[in-house]
Amino acid sequence: MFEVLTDSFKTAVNKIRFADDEKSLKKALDTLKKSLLKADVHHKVVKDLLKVVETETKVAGIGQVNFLRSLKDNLTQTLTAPGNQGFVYASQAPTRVLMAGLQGSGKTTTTVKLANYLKLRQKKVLIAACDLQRLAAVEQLKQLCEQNELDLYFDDKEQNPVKIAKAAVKKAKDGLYDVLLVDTAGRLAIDEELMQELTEVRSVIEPDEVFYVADSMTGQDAIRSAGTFHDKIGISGVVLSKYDGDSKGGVALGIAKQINVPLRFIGTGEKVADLELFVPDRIVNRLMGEGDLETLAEKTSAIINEKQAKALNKKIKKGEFNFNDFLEQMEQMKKLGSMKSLIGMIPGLSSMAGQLKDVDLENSVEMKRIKAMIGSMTKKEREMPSLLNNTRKRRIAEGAGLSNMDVNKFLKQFKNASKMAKKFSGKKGMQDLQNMMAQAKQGGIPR
Ligand SMILES: Nc1nc2c(ncn2[C@@H]2O[C@H](COP(=O)(O)OP(=O)(O)OP(=O)(O)O)[C@@H](O)[C@H]2O)c(=O)[nH]1
Ligand SMILES: [Mg+2]
Repeated sequence: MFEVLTDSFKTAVNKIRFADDEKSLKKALDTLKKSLLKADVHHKVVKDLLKVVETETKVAGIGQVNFLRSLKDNLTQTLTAPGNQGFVYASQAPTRVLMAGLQGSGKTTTTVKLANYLKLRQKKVLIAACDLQRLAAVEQLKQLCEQNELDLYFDDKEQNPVKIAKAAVKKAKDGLYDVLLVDTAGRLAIDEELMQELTEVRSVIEPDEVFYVADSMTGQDAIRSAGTFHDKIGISGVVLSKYDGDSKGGVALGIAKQINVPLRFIGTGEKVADLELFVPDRIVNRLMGEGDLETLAEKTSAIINEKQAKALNKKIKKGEFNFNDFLEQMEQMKKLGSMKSLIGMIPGLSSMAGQLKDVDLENSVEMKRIKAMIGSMTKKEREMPSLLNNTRKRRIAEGAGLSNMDVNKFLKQFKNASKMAKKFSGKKGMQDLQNMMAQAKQGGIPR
């Protein structure tokens, strides 16, 4: 996600690796300045950041350690604005969130992503369809909610979004929902009528949070429009959408300082799992290429339920791991989001993320083949991989429209996967994994 920025920081820090004099500090600062400006970080933000880093490093003594410490501290400061971090639940449920933004900025998609994010964390979430401007808007939400098994409040007969909002709040209260997310129509701040409507929806919702969804592909305009909305109606957080399409990425670095509102989430793709929490100190670690184990752990624990994990462990130990389990694991992996973003969170491996092609688990040719092969197996075969003799293998290959070689290759992969799973399933396995992580954190794994 932050490959370009991470590279810039690394290059800059390396400039004072060998010499601890003012000249090398200047070189490092110049390099950083150039790359941050190129990444579209606002010039004032860059100037302020580098000025403090320069002063602090000089006072502490020029050297890589002091430079890095000062850079990290002040970068965290730059990314921080008054208000909440991450998703914060109100003291009284339901937590009400109003989603606002320009047309096509990604409000509806982000609303669904956020609902899914909260649902994975065991929250009961209701979405309200308050966009009555665009004809297909309610239909879009209906489909997205159905696909992702999310609750939606809508009223096809009602024309007034304020009334829908009111009814949605009632439903959220009566239904004991933890969170209510209100999707609204896209609008320009200069459109007085629509801004008035938004203000009215706002007053019946009484939101705990107003999230402004800004399209990061529009660069500094995204920040400007967020600022205008903040002045007119007051927002408590920004979500940057379409960050995957923004090759520069600097918008995420400047926004908190520029409008004094915290960035809370980043949208990194069209799929429902493509939403990343934005917590300044964790993000700074990632920006420095040091990974973010906290977010990774939080992400996996939201997906992997302890009971299921135990049952699976038992199966693996008994050597009963089968094709159904394999498919199920693949499904779980999908919920974690893209491989690229996961790799970026592992210390020592983050530099790999940039080189990695983003593997789309669901749509990769490999995955389609595997699904076809498992689909050609009988119920018994799926449960007992040891049944597969040559005759059966040939039948499976034919059924899947593939060659015997493909089937053999897959079976070999499957065997390896079960072996790996067995290795890591016991107590010792966890220890091994933790050691590996610790090693990686100390830079033990070659970069
Ligand atoms: N690549 C990418 N596409 C995104 C992301 N977020 C949204 N989109 C796409 O952007 C387009 C517009 O998204 P919507 O969620 O419909 O935007 P909206 O703000 O609700 O639009 P209106 O309701 O018409 O104002 C869709 O094609 C989404 O798939 C993202 O993080 N990455
Ligand atoms: Mg919409």
